[in-house]
Amino acid sequence: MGTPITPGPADSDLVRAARGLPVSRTPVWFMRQAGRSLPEYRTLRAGTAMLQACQDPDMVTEITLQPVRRHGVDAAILFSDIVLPLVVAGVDIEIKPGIGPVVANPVRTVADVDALPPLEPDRLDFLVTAVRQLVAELGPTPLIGFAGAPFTLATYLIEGGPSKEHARTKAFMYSEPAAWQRLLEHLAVSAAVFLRAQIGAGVSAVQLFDSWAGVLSATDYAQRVLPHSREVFDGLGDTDVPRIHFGVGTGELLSLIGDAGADMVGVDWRIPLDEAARRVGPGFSLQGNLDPAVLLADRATVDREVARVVAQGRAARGHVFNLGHGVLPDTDPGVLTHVVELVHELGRR
Ligand code: 1CP
Repeated sequence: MGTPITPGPADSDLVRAARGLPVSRTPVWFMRQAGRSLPEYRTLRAGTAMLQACQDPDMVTEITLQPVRRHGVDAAILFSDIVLPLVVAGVDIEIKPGIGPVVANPVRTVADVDALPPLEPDRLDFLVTAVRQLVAELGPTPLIGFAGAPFTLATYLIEGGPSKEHARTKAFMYSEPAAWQRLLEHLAVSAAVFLRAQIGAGVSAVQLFDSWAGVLSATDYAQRVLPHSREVFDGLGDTDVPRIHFGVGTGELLSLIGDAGADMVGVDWRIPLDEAARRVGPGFSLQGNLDPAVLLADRATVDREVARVVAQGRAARGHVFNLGHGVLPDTDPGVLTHVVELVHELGRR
């Protein structure tokens, strides 16, 4: 008798759905499943600054595992932040509780762009250690690595912190086109270095977060942003892990987004997945797209909306159930566990 072959993360439903291969049931995970709604996260993080926690391999490992243990999701997402590669390279950024990333010296001139330090791969040993520990602990459950896309990172560097309109960013994009291009190229190289370190250490998929790309017109996105997101994916060479590309409010950009080179496109809640499938075209799987606010509503609404998303997801060549954006901090963790069970039941093939 031969030894039974244990399926590994490369055969998981998440990886298979991202590639458009048949799955046993619709896989599900939640953006920001670590570190938002879990009391065990708050206990562990107490007294440690966010960016400190992100660089402590044992803390990263434990926080990343918490939602997998609690909810039985089909993937873990590395506990980190999109600004971490900048911080590791030496840019003065702090994550302020209740605010988000705050940049000490925002990028306002060509000289500021040229002064940005490069990300040296040998500064990422803590990340490699964390990913290796996680891969060993997770067994067949895939670990998703991630990076911030050049545009979304540029918004923090230029605005100096979180913003709604990203007006300064757009003004810089229009009035300093050469500096804009150098800035986005710099950020694309740093994102690729960050992702390659994660892939080399064993993550099973990567997600590029272009959270704020939806503030752009399709023309500006196509000409001034998309080429740099493509540079990130191109920078991964022939590494063989599925690539996920996500942004909020990207309904009008969906036909372009696939051109950057992902296998799966993340969609927010503003358009139904069957319509999103039509817009991205046949070569892509979809991830999404329950409105995170629905999880704060009554149980009947949750159940109805989960069923709708699972059903509409069947229009795509592959579907990974997720929220349309991150878990809201007030979400009852019990509801998340319930959603996982429901998706698994309704998503059986
Ligand atoms: O599940 C997880 O929480 C995984 C880890 C993770 C991820 C994937 C964190 C931890 N951040 C991110 C990505 C991230 N960070 C994005 C892209 C995803 C998204 O759109 O939600 C963005 C835009 C950020 C930037 C950021 N970092 C913000 C948003 C601010 C804004 O512009 O409105 C905030 C609040 C942070 C801090 C942060 N990152 C992560 C955590 C747990 C926190 C809170 C820090 C704390 O508790 O002190």
